[in-house]
Formats: sequence, C-alpha cells, structure tokens
Amino acid sequence: MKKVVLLFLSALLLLSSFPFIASAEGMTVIAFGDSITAADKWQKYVESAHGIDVINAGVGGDTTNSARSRFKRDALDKSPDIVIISLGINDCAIDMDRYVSIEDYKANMGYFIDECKKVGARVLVNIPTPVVDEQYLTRHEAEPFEPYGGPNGIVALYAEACREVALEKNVVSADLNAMFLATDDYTKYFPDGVHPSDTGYKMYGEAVADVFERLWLGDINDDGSIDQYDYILSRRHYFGTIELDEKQLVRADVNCDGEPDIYDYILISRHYFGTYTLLGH
Ligand SMILES: [Ca+2]
Ligand SMILES: [Ca+2]
Repeated sequence: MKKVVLLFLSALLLLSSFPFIASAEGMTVIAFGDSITAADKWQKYVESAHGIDVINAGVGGDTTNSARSRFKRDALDKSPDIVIISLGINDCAIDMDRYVSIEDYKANMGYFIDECKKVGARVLVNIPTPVVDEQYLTRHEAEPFEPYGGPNGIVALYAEACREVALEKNVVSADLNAMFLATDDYTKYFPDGVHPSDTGYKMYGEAVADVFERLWLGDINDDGSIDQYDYILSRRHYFGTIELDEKQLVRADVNCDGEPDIYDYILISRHYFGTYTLLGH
C-alpha cells in the first residue's frame, strides 16, 4: 500500500511539472558578432526551431577588440536572456592593423562571457568558421600568414583558442569550424573565402539550432531548475518507462555524447547535490 501511495505521489509530482513550456519563447536573444552574424541568413533556422526572435547585433569587420566598445550598448544594456557570441575571423587578419593577438582574443572572449554571466544571461559561443586560403588571399597579403601554413592555419589556432575559452568558462558552444571541416569539401560553402553561401548558412544556422537546447542542459522538465524531478525523468527514460521528446533528449544528454544514459543521470544527480557543475551553469 505504502508503495502504491509513493508511486502515486511521485506520478503527481512529475505531472505537476508538465505541461512543458517552450523555454526560449519570449526571451531576449542577441547575436553578437561580425559580418558573418550580420548577414542574417543563418538566424531564421534558429528562430523557427525554437520559436524565438533573434536580435542581430552583428557588425561587419568587427574584431573582439572593436566589438568590446559596443558590447555594453548592443548586448548587456538590452537585458539579454541569451547571447550568441561569434567573433574571431577578423582578429586573425595578421596582415592588417585590426589584427588581435591570440592572447588578447582569449581575454576578450572571456570578458564577453563573464559580463553576460554577471547580468544573468546564458551564453552560446560559435567556434569561428574556416576560411578558404585561395579566395582569402585575393584580399590579403600572403607572407604574414606563411608561418601558420596560410590563413586557415591561423583561423584553426583561433578556433582552438575559442574552444579553450568556452571550456574554461563552462559555456555551450557550436563547433562550426569542425562541422564544416568534416564535410568532403568545405571550400564550396565559402564562395568569397570567408562568408558562407546560402547552403553554408543553412548548415550554420541548423548547427546553432541543434546546440541551442543545450542552454537548458539538465532541466528536462523545463521548470527552471535542475533537481530530483529531472533526475527521475532521466532515469525513467533510461529504463524505458517514459519517452522524452526531441528537445528533452538534448537536455537529458548532459555530457553531450549523443546518448542520454546512466552517466547523464548520475551527473544530473551530482549537479543537484553540488558535487558537479553541468555545462552552461
Ligand atoms: Ca527541472
Ligand atoms: Ca550522454
């Protein structure tokens, strides 16, 4: 009898956390970046997948240095819930005055993330997309890039630096660099060597949309906190007694290995008990 009552109570508790709401709806989402962000062709994929409007705060030619001076006005002062940060390609222009050293790039990215956290905004970092040397070098001097094996060699270093900052700051990232390089020929998606084609932007937008749900990693029942209800849902999914929807599956896979399983529900439980911090928290 006791068991039945307990089961009934736990079912009630689970039900009380339904129905699910679409978390991002009504939230202020800002995309802070350079011309690749400003081009605006990627964001419809994120908007339609998550029922949101993205405020585009992309400025062509921006490096992390030049973007710092407008970060407060264009991002922080808008009371953002979510900030998507996409910078780095212009920082790599070692032949130009606007070049930003890799140390300064990391410091600036860290600054953007820290400031977002201070105002309570969640952060999604886009790892810089690759460039195509041949087209890129029609507008830049080749020699300064030679020690790096060409422009995309230096972009690879900044992409790695960006991954390191995201990891260190424990924020969600979309590895657009790795995504394009994993295709059979990434160069066809960057007709001018830097900016994606329409197809490239579709891949870009869909990749950002895919990781977007990770901003709520662990909060499977979408009630704004990560607690025993999430742990129970995760566990029940693992044992096959409930089915999670597509977005819940992303949230349940807290170690982001593509499989919501026993390791994830242990991590959710550890996060709840304060012995582990989930990504993005
Ligand atoms: Ca929850
Ligand atoms: Ca997993």
